[in-house]
Amino acid sequence: MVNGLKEIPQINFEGKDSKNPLSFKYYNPDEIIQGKKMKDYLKFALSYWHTLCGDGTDPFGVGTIDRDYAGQTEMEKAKSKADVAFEIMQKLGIEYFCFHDVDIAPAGNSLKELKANLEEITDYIKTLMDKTGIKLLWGTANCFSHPRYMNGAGTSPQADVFACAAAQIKNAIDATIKLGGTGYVFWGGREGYETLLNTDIDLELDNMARLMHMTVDYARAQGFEGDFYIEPKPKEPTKHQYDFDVATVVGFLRKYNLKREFKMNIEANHATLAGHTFQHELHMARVNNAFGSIDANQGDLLLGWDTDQFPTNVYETALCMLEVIKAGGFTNGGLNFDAKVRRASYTMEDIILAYIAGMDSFALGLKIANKIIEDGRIDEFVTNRYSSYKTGIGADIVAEKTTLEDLEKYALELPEVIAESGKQEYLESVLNNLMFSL
Ligand code: XLS
Ligand code: CA
Ligand code: CA
Repeated sequence: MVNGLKEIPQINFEGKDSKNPLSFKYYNPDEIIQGKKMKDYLKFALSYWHTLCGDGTDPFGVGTIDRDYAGQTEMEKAKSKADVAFEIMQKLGIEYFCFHDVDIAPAGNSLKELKANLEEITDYIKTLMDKTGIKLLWGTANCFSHPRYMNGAGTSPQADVFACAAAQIKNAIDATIKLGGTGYVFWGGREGYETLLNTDIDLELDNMARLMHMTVDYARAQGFEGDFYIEPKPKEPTKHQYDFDVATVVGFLRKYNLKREFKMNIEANHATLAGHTFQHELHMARVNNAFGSIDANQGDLLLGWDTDQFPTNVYETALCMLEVIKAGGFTNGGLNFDAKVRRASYTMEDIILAYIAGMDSFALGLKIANKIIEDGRIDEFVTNRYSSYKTGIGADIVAEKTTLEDLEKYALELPEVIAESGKQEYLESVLNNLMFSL
């Protein structure tokens, strides 16, 4: 039976000098940063799957984390699980959560059973939400765990499997709307391929877009006003996933006329798996007007898989929050901790300590990002670096007033052109200076 939670006190802000492990050192929810409460800037969310469902199983061993919730039936256990979820969120002051259909509802033996279970559990979760004021950030359907999805869901070679995915997504949309969710996520779990010898990429991608159009049409007709997100990931579980990274997904959305409806849910660990930094992916989303929400975690750069660790790297959280501030902050999105404790961190206290570490790391990140903006040296450097496009020939290029011939005529008259220093090391030292003002 899951235990240890009752003994854990409410987690409060005690400041950076506190040695109490069960306290926030940097996350001070009501502190004002850039005119907003810290908690409204950060909009933390609990991920139901890792925090309530994952038991630490790995390919070499059984679970180490107790996930046996009180109750005789699967539904009773699901309700106890929800009670635990809400107690964790209340103790940490987390105001949002995210789920897959099968995280909250027993999967049962058929799609019909899942649908009925989802209806019952969402009634129950709604009462917990009303009681606590906790809100749903986003919902999604798990269209990757069931064996029917072994070849994909929306990109399955079998139409019946595609139909099952559509049914699951419809019910997950209904659940999201019922619980007042402000987002719905598509993560392409098995939407990719293992070998081109058996794959029709052209049809698979067209079908994926068809499923997304159907979902948008249905959800909007039901009154859903939130955001749709695609969560890019380059690999795992499939060798090649179609939603490889932000740039690939933006191209897909443009091709299929979905760009207006979709934004990105960017996960730190997926960025690094794609060979990018977290900041790169956020920046690409921002400049493509597709910044939406964040799955906050970190990977282990020495490992090639999705380790989904709680974020503690403050360089990453600072540069992440810099992008978030520059994107104007979150609207419907937030920071979902898609992170799990290590297999050896198996107690309830470990889960709480992990969230404290993650929330404090993002609070620090937000404060540093704010400092970077207020300091202005980095932004000023970038502005000056491109200043030649503000006047003269540069302004003409940007205004698209020049031809190749015009530029040849201009260039041939120039004295020797000397490229300017990029000053990377200087800028990195400015960042250190802002991060570590001891
Ligand atoms: C897996 C993904 C998944 C999505 C939601 O790697 O991170 O958990 O966020 O389906
Ligand atoms: Ca994720
Ligand atoms: Ca992940």
